[in-house]
Amino acid sequence: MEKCSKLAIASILFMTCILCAPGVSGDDGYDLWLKYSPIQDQDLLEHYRSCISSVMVQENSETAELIRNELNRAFSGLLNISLPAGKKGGKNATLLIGLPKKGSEIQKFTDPAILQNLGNEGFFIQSGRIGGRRLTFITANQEIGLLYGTFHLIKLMQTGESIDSLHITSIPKIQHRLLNHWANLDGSIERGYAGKMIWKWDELPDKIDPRYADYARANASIGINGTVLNNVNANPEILCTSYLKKVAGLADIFRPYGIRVYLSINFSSPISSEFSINGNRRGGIGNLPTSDPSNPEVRQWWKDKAAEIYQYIPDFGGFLVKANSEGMPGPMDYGLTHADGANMLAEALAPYGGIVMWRAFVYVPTVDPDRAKRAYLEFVPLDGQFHDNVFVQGKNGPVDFQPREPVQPLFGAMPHTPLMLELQITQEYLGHSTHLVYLAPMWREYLDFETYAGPPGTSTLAQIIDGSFQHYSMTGIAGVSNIGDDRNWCGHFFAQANWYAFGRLAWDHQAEPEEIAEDWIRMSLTRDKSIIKTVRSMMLGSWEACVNYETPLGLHHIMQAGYHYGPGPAFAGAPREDWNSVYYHKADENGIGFDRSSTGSNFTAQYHEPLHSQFDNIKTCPEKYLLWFHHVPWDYTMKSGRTLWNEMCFKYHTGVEYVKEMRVDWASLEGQIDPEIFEHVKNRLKKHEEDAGIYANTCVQYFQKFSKMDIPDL
Ligand code: BDP
Repeated sequence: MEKCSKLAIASILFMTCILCAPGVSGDDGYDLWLKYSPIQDQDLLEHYRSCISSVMVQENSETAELIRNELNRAFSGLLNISLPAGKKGGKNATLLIGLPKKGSEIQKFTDPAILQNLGNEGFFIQSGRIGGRRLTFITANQEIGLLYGTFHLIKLMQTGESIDSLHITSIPKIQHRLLNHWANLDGSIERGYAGKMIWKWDELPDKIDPRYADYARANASIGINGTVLNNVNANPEILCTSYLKKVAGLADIFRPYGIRVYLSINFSSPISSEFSINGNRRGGIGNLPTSDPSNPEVRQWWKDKAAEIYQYIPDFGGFLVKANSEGMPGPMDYGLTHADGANMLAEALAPYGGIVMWRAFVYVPTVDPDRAKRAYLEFVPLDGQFHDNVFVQGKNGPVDFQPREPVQPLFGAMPHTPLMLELQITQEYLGHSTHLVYLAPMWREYLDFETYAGPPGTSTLAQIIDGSFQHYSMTGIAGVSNIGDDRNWCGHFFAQANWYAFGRLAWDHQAEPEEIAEDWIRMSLTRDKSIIKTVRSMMLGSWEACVNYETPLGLHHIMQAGYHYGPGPAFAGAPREDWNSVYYHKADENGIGFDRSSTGSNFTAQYHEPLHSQFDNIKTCPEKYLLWFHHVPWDYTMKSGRTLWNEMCFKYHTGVEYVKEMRVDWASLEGQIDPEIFEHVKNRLKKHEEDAGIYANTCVQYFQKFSKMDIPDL
């Protein structure tokens, strides 16, 4: 007996030691930026508690229930108080949330002009002495706006803002704000670096993993309102009845969070014969001999399929389509155009309000020898030919999601076709989930890119995709997601910041990367000012550093083949010329870089003036794009006074040095932040530094064979 209890005590002690050991117990990152960790600052606590002492959420719906739960979580976590939200009455409530119903207090307090501008998703928050009492209220035209407003108010508390005299109107600048999941039906994720996909297709729809709701909640907190569930290299089976029922199971969970589901479809779905997806032979799911859009039976097949989809998912969003790209089937297989293919699908979805997102990521070699030119050449002539419910979705750059590219010139060249922007959150070319690279500065560089399609100041990429320049009837932005079933969702703790930043920029493309980073750090890591400063500065320069150690001065596409991690400047063995690194850097004894000026491929002519001339002239071409547009002699004098060769070596070196500094900065935080997050990031940074060094050294040594110049002392 005695022996037993001694043993029990010993094992309890042992377990306690394990749980308390540094680096063992801690934050596993699952709660993302919605941690609601207790506010320590007593003045702030007092401030929030005095502003909000009773809560009323007036609506009675699933979304209203989510709002109540969220507030409960936030108040108990942040303020350590229990404030269950009431449903009725509200005369004494100090936080009032509801629609501006006729005769309601909220209607009385809200200027109708504000409501008119809010649209379906915007919200209005006001606080102060209102109606003779201290009050904070949140209103919107639709319940989803109330949920967004609630998350906003909670964010103010998470980030230490005062909340006693608010007057906030927030309206998303872009309508469709989607995540694209390149998730396969077997659970694997193309270009995913955080485990398998969270959808458990074999369990759905009978078993609903609680993670689906956590996913939706995180997205709603940053205003994401759509999700494409499956890979653009789509398996036709996703449209089988059994899968549609599974999709409906997810849609039911996501609906109260304001998130619609969309599917990537395979253009050859209607055919019964065998065809190939990425080299794997498999069949379609239909019973037709063709998927030719000019065939009435094919058109009917899509109409029937759409009818079936909407029977299961009445608010289904629509289709994302990769066609005639990288081996995927499409209308060109039948001598037809992208518009013909897109319109057939648009016709099938139109009766239900669905949309088609037709991707412009195409690069058929016969179109032009320069891959960068091909999407423009294929799509611009089709401008105006697409149905109203079709987006053409273009990647930010003309080649792929490279560490840095100039903007895809298609943007600004299709005034009569709504163009949707596709960004990549998953770090396919930016060090996977091993490298700490904060992407918001990169996205802002693209969004702020002045295309000069109109007078200066009117046609940045952001102004094109938000419709303010060409008055598009619909507007959209998509981010290729970086999430998987890793406990911390994104593999690297810091990759969560990219998911977060994408949502923030999709809502407001003018949000500042610095502010977004600071908010994210406060919500996810710490509220300590000096730590925030250190971490924020690590994040802000991390993308430029990555560009420098991977592809400085406009170099691109020189990564390891297939895997896309690590350097592969010598690679020349691909089945297609434009998959080879040597095709892009063109290093030889005379110099390096792809001549896309008027003396070369003349890609520069796809840009509006004055960009066309600026990029065309080696003297005026911004150095960050120099080797993208020009083949430059090794001894060319750069703005710094260095030769091109020395400048390249300098950039590679600077990139690696930055990573070293990040490691030192992070090490200085030991003991001041959560031990589990600390260890996790510390380990990733070690590998990051090693691999950044490999990138830089491999490239410098390889290019030196051509430059035949000494590596400078740096
Ligand atoms: C490339 C990726 C490939 C994707 C393709 C796409 O390497 O996995 O399928 O883009 O966007 O960058 O379709």
